[in-house]
Amino acid sequence: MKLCHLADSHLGAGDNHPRRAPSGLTVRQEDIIRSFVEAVDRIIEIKPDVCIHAGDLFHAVRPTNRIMAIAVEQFHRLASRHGIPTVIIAGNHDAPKQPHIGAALEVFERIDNLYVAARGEMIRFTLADTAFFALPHCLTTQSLKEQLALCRPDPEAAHNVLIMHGVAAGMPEFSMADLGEQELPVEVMNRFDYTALGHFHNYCQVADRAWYAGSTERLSQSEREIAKGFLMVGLDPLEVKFEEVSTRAMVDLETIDAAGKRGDQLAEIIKGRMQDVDSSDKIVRIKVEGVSPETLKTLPADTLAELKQKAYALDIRFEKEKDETAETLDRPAIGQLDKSFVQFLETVDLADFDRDRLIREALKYLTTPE
Ligand SMILES: [Mn+2]
Repeated sequence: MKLCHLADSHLGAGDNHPRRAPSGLTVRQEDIIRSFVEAVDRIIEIKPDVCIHAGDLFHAVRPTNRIMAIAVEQFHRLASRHGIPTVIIAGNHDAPKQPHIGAALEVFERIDNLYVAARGEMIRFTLADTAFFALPHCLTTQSLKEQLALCRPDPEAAHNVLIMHGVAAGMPEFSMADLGEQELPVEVMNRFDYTALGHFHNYCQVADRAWYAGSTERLSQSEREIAKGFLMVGLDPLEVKFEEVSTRAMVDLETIDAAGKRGDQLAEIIKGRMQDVDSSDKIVRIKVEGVSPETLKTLPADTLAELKQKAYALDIRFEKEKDETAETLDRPAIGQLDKSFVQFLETVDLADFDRDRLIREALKYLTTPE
């Protein structure tokens, strides 16, 4: 039995990129789609016995119609046109927070040769000699517990494969700091011949026979040094091999110290650094420390705008001068949490609440130091 295991394609992500392609999608959304399609192309060439997508196919609960159409086309190619049995589960990004909303993936249930687990319940099926247990994202910890209890390998099957999405329990390094991410006990994984995991974006082994496939493109700077792609898995004997797909380069430039510099001097330094890395086809991040109000005031806006125009993507972070009494501006964990909270609210029925006020109050709470 030969498997291909991929996950976390996050189709639709990148919609905040300022530049749009002729398709109407942003150029970054197109990158993320391109890497996913490249993975599908390669899997079709490899022609495994089964292909597994371990969750977060979509970046959001409600992907746009265009993104839906692209995803349907690719899974129709894989499963129906090329006859590769394909399994797909909902992850925390594409599972609804309320059952009546339903997952976008439910639409895929009509595709031939595609097995979809997106309704909060484990589905179990046998392909050739192997039993598959596909556990989608669950709405509550209680239902997760009940569903995990049903993940019992079939002693009659030659192999048992488990598919799940979430954080390997007790290993916080695999957390994505998302609200609602679920904890997956390693002892359940250890019962199976292979566990195909989704959620953590850098491919890696978690237990003796459990792996994260990683995402098919980079979704944040923390992934810049890790190759992206999918896993090829042989079950007899267990053999896992990483297959890389092409992605856009991400660069984190050395921090610039702005102390004692005027804005125009600072802009020239940033310009020089950008030329050194040839930023025209890269996602570049640069941090500037020790920025005084004067430096900020004398920053030439047109030079910065021009640099942003020339780069594929440029993220300049200005940090205030160190003030012993002030909190640092850099609060990465909160940065993730406030975004997830706003995204989470979009999925909740807030009929009786003032949504804007709730967001305002929550963000105040999340960003105010204790
Ligand atoms: Mn996830």
